[in-house]
Amino acid sequence: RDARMAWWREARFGMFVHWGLYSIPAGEWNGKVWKKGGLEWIQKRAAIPADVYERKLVPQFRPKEGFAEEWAQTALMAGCKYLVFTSKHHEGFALHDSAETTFDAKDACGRDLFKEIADATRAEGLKVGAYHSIIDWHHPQSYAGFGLPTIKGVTNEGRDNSVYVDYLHRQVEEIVTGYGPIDVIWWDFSKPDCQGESWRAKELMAMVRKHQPHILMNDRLYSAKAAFVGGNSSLLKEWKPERGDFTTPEQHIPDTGVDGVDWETCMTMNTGWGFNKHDNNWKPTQVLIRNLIDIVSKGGNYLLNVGPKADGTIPPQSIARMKEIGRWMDINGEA
Ligand code: FUL
Repeated sequence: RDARMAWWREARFGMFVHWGLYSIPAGEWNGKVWKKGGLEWIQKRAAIPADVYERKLVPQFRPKEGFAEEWAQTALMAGCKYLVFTSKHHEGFALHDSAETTFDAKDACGRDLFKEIADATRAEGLKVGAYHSIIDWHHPQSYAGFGLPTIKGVTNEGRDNSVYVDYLHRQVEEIVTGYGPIDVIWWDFSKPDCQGESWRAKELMAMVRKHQPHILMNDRLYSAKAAFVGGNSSLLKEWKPERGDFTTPEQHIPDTGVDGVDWETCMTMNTGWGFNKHDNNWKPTQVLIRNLIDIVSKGGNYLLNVGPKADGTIPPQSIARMKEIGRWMDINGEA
């Protein structure tokens, strides 16, 4: 483990990218507006049936050419050493060209966006990470209870989650066999009552590692509860190597780090992960830099999020902050 963790422990700073069909409604559905929170969850917030979501959004998904180069350049400019992007978020839409479904970028717009992003990221000398949602609101056999929109009439009845779990494994295999070396798989997420072997986690992780021995994986195939408890949660110390390579406090920095555990705090610049045109609660750059210092001094990594617009453009507020962080790095960082 130490050998494969070496680059990550050195890296300290990565750019997280949340981008998918949810970037189109951008915090607004049928006139209803959400100003705060993770609007990559709009399917759940607005209780949109999967077929309606697909029918309305897929035809509008038309990313501009060259967006991936802009992402990679932004990460590089800020001083990030790696980029982790949502290859599939909870909505189930896959950015890679998947033989398992037509609910993917290739069928939506004729492009393999996973390839575009991975290639552009590597071209800038950055490591490539894929955030892959374990839960899936689109697959008809995936358990409805699990984070699915509370839509009247949607139940687990007639659903065979094991069919979905097979699909999950096959899609992940497509990713780790079709795109060259992937450096990180960022699983998301499990609850205490649905974790680990509910996803056939051991087998899934072993398959990934068989294809890519050096890949790093977070521990969210197992209960992600620790990630959401702030302060100095002792839960974070319950991490075990067989659950993944590192643990992921979300939107908080452990008070005194996490002794003996590799950890990465992921954080947003405003209040949500996916693009939300109504969320203007931007953190000042000073706060972001202070977070970086705080995290690094406690032995962690900082995975700072941007949520590009539907066409792939990173919002100017995020670009400005990344630029300022980069400037601070130039003055204060090592080469
Ligand atoms: C959470 C997800 O539900 C959010 O949408 C986001 O992806 C965050 C990083 O992880 O658990």
